[in-house]
Amino acid sequence: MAQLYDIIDQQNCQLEDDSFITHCRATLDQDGVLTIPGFLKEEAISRLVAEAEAGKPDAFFTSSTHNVYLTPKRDDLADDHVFNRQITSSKGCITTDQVTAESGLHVIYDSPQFRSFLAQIVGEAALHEYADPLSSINVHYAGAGQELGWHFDNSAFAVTLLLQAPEGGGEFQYVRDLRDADGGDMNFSGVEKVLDGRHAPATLEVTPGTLVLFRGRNSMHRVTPTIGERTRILVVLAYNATPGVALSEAARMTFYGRLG
Ligand SMILES: O=C(O)CCC(=O)C(=O)O
Ligand SMILES: [Fe+2]
Repeated sequence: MAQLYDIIDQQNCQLEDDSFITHCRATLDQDGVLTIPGFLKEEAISRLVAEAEAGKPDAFFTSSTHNVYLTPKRDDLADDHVFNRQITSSKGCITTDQVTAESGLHVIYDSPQFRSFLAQIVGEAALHEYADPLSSINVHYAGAGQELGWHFDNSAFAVTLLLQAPEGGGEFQYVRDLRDADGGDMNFSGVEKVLDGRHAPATLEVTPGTLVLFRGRNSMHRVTPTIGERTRILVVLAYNATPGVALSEAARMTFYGRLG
């Protein structure tokens, strides 16, 4: 099995260097997003792409509609109200248990150094894996025409690793601090401006091997449709601040089509 530093490029990411951690934390706090280009070594990217391609026939492909808040419709609001506007997302996904046991993705995900690094950046005492066998490591596949529509995440932060970029499209776009979930402000007018193209989003520069740490709970984001035959392949590493938490059964059925 590969060692952590066969996979992560220490030149570009010093997991145990206090000044690097401080820099990363300040960037995330200031920008709402942190990118670490060159996080994965080139050889590791090739290996992980080959593994992901091999796992693709097992992926669960879905096309669904949802509102930007990822909640059920409200009957007291009109169908064309921004709260009820339906947005399309379509992608394939494999889960933790479908990632081969020897994969470098498990090495990264399980690494105490990596977890401690992330915990310090996001300001948690520790980070823990999901209690269910599906939700910790996900590999997403977006083929031609597939996209992730505008949404706010339920989780406080997400960690992603782009393995393969498509020929075109597949861009991560976002509008920072568009709502205040904890304050109960859904900002219908602000959301509507983005959906109607009256507020241009920012686009994040991401190349294969880049680590992205994103606070998506209040920042609305999407991934534009893949253009061309090369599949966009992206890994999501998901953690919890408390141990023993499983993703809800409803969410598992929606995302994975099964519970375990
Ligand atoms: O594919 C991406 O880059 C972002 C994924 C995302 O926003 C999500 O899974 O909630
Ligand atoms: Fe998201």
